[in-house]
Amino acid sequence: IGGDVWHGPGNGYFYYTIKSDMTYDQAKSKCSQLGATLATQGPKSRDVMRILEAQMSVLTTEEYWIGLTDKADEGRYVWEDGTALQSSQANWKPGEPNNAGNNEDCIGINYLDTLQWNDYPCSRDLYALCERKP
Ligand code: 2F8
Ligand code: CA
Repeated sequence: IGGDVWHGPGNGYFYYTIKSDMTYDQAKSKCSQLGATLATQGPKSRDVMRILEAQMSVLTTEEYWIGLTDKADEGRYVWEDGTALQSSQANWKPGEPNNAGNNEDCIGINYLDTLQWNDYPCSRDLYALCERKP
């Protein structure tokens, strides 16, 4: 996923990638400066993510923060809009989430060719997938 324009995959939201290295909190703040949040609706749907992937150029080595963490309570994943992750929404990479080093609370889209998720240290530098309403 990449590109410097807003993309609308037809789910009522628009998406923008920020392609620079940021911690999770920096990514939240950058999305906010765009009038957006880290993506919470798009990542729940593989169909939406496939459409986004097709609309945006894909760089498979890049990883992007989405708006999902288990910061507050280990193992309980909560979207930035305050709702709990439902298991039917999840698209974890096999073996994830593993809370490696007991220090991985923030979720990124990993290996963009499959659009699967991994938990990372929130201090890690990833790019950001922002989302806003029209
Ligand atoms: O093997 C998967 C594992 O790979 C790394 O840890 C060795 C990732 N950590 C970082 O990228 C910092 C883990 O999140 C991942 O689970
Ligand atoms: Ca992990």
